[in-house]
Amino acid sequence: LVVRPLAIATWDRVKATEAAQVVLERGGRALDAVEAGVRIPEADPDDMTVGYGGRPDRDGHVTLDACIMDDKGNAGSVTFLEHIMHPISVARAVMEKTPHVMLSGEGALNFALSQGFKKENLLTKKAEKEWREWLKTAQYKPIVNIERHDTIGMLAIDSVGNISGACTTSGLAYKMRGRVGDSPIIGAGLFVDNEIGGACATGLGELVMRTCGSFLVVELMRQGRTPQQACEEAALRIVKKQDFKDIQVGFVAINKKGEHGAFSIQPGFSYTLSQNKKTQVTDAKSYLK
Ligand code: SD4
Repeated sequence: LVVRPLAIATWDRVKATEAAQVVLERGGRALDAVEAGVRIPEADPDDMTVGYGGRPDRDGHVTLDACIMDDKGNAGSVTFLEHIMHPISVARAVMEKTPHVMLSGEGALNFALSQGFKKENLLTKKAEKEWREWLKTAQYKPIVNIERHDTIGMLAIDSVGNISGACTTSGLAYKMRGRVGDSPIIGAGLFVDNEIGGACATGLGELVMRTCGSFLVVELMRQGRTPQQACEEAALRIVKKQDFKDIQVGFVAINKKGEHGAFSIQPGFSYTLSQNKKTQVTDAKSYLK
């Protein structure tokens, strides 16, 4: 079985999957591809859900979560990280240069600085202005499908068939200080098992964490489900347990054969696939229509 290299990401993320595809097309590792891919929205001030330009917590601090997994089952993660534009690369450094999987907060920041990452202000004027507006009512209500570009989870298969994944986010806008979502949690926001496939999640992280969402999707594929069936079943698991009218969770998955799937609770979730020099954004199927 020969699978053409591919990169797939949550939401409308053309530049990110294309950046990953450049790495894959020149024979690079899936790990390098997903890192290069998600660094695009991390550095984009107009992307208000990831990295620089992300919406702050309710106290006005941009705090970032990210994780990465390679084809050997290695993982690295940072949570509650401030002032660093590329949390995914810090997560990779945690994976490759420390005996640990996850570093958090001040410890993660100090580690990043020791690795040569620069301390920067990540709160843009635009995000600050919105936050100050929000403070007038200070009502906390995560909005479904915020502007249709949200947390980025990315999965890739390289030319030798290895799978890796990355996930990075500024988390829910106006969250409590210290809140960590699913995105940096191995098995929740992202899971990769190179024998089977990979999955990533977006949406209300609390629900993804409670169901070990991405791990569940990969385990369902292990039991024989297609990526599409596995994403649907994982979403149903969430729907069965609570009132889901105002919440969004979306999954994207790939398997070893290069098949992909995506599914969400609410309509409005999309994913981006780059393969064979083509990039396509597709609306995912959803539980509610
Ligand atoms: C979180 N899952 O922090 C992230 C946010 C997100 O679509 O994905 N929004 O809960």
